[in-house]
Amino acid sequence: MFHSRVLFSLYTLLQLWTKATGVDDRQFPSNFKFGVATASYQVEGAWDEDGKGENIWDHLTHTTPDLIYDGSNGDIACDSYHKLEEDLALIKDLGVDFYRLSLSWSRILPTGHIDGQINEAGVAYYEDILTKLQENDIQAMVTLYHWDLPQPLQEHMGGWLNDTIVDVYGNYARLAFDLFGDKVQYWATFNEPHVVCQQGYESGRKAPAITKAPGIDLYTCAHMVLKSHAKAYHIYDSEYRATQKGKISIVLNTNWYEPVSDDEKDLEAAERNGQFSFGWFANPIVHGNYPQVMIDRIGERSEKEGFDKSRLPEFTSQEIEDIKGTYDFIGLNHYTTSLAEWIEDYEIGEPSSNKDISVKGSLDDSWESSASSWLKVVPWGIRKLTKWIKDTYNNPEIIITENGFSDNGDTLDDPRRINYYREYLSSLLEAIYDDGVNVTAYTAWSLMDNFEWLQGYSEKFGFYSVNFSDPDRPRTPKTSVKYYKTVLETRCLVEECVE
Ligand code: PNW
Repeated sequence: MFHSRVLFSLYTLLQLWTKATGVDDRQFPSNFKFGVATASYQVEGAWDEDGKGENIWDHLTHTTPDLIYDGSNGDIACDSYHKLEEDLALIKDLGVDFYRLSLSWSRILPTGHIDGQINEAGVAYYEDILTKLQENDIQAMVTLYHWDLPQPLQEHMGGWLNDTIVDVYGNYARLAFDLFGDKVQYWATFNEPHVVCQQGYESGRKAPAITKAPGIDLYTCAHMVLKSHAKAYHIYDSEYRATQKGKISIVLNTNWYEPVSDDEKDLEAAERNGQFSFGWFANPIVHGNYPQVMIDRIGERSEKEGFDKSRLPEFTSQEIEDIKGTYDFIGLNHYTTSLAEWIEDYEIGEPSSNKDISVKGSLDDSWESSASSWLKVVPWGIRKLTKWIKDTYNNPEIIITENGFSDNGDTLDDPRRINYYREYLSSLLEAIYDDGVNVTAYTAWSLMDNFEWLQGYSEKFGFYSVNFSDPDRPRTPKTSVKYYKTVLETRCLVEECVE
């Protein structure tokens, strides 16, 4: 009795102490996995080598370099296409359980179509990476589409706006499962469809940077992406799962939307924000259709705007059935939090998705910043978000597929990155142990500094620094490498974890 009391109060003291230092002292579950990520266009380079076809990012960066902060492009990037051994050494050195990479569609199918030529050199490149990962006991998480659509599919078909892309994508997915599936443990059909459609077809901040039909094209795009996702899921499920035994899902990005006040209206606005961003894709996949709040609001506004049907396309009941349940886990890219405030609905006029949402977003000045204007350090957001996902989407298995911090790369010493990882991982431990959220794996973005889309090479997310002015693109570890290695070795964020 006495003993257990003393022990109990010692334990309480320890808990209080770690509360004070703010870092959780519990160990990650023994089967929890850690990984690190990259994406094809951001690291590979070799944009027109060995038979690779042009994709929409090659096209955008070459035709409108002014859109890119430093006028740069991914022609060479980190030159990973030629540096497989070197990259592998970095991945091994970190001690990760898995590596998340994406396939460049046009490196495998230069025209995008299965009945065009299969590019053997491109296939060999991925074959080589995946074989070497396997030989080193590192699992592979492979994204089929991280934004680099073959240019011919854009030019001749209108990309994600054309219904025929569903089968074209399905054929590409089948080929990938066929070629690589025996070496892949996790498949992601799409990276961040929200970004693909909202930025690709409305704001113009990502390729193909089409802005001509705001409030319309992005919803069409998402519709095609969801159908394509379901197509690939079912191909894997019926033709490959039994033999290849991997898992397959989609990777969705979202901020945590924190209400600016606890006023009923602000709570509603924050929830709506989440439904329009994450729910747009998660709701069809988990519950079978778009969130009711999207159906209602877009429907209503469309009618007032004089459309004869909603700008939000409708799924047939067959499609709803096909899309529902197409996930083995939820892939979550999460970096930051923003505030959501209720405002009066926008007046009816030219359509836009922002008007459909009608929420005022902002950032809190007190939050620590990064080199990316949108990225503030708000560690508690990841806990609230994963809890919200648990409650809203039937407690799914969640894999954090990206999380990370940008700086401008002035020094190799990067304490602010270390701090970001420590704080976010600590908050994740609370989600796991205190909220019972089923998070099974965590992926840091990114292995090395790389082409950060419209920001070019100016915002750096890597564990390894890359010298982009040296033709050899040498990689050098930052201080955060040591930190992440220790976390991976000990599965713990403090000196010594409680058992
Ligand atoms: C991710 N947001 O995109 C991408 O998957 C990566 O390719 C990219 O390099 C990385 O984040 C860093 O930017 C994001 O609006 C797109 O919060 C949008 C957001 C976050 C990440």
